[in-house]
Amino acid sequence: GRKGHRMTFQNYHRVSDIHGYLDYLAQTFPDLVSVQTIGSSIEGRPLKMIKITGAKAGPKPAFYIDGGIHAREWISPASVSYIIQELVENREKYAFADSIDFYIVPVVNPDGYEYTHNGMRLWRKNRKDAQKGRCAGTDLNRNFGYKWGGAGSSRDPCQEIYAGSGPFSEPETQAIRNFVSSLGTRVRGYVTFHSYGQYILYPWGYDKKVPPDYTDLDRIGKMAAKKMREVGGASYTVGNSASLLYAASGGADDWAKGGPRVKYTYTIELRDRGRFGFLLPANYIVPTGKEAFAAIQTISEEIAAT
Ligand code: ING
Ligand code: ZN
Repeated sequence: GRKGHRMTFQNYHRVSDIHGYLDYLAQTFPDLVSVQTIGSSIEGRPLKMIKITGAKAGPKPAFYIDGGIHAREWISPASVSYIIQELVENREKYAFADSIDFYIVPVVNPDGYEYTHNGMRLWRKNRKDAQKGRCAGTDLNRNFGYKWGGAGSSRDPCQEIYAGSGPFSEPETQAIRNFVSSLGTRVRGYVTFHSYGQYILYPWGYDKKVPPDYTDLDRIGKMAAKKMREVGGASYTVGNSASLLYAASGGADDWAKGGPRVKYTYTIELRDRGRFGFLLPANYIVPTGKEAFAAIQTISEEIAAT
């Protein structure tokens, strides 16, 4: 097309459109943006990561962001794509973007996401063992290797919260672990977007305990919630995931906090609170994307200042 990509924020898009947008940005802004494939899904789709470099010279803090761990949560890849658009195409508005390197994976589970576009709209997991005539799929947000297999996860492949055959048994979680680990101690932010419920959650998920620095996580989380409401209108509740929702072991945020010890680690549950649930109509993409970006801006400004 005339624009060089098919991405919009008026509709939900397939993986090829989202990845095509990343490639377009890398071609259009080569000094700022690059795209890297950090691994492959079970079915062989690329796991594409966009790096958006801060313009300042020298080593910078890193901020890792992802979406689409769960296939049916369509607002997540859409909102992460919106964040990417703001950071690249509107970056002159945001001073913080000069002093942070962003690493963003908009679709962690491309096989599951495509499957939800082919009839199984409410599929959650990846597509492990889909060809083998038994229960398919591992819950990628139970497959990370910190307190793997504990409360709120299952050893039964037929369950929605199946944790997989072992910690990091899936190529999608392996790719994230390997990539984030390769960034070393520069990673200061880790945000993974889900839906729904309108929550800003911090560790731990495996237990109602909180990490030693949870007062910082709570304070910045509440600042983010305030800004999100200002820009988009929705109210987000801030707290510890096991206390606000339910215990869930093997989540990405627990690994980020417990393994590489990333300071500002959150799971954000985007809109809505249950009226539409996973079937959020596309006219909510822009307001929800603005809220997601406001959260990233708040956390980034804290990272850039400290
Ligand atoms: N919710 C998350 C889930 O994986 C969660 C809740 C958050 C669990 C943080 C663990 C840690 O169940 C959705 N909607 O996926
Ligand atoms: Zn989810």
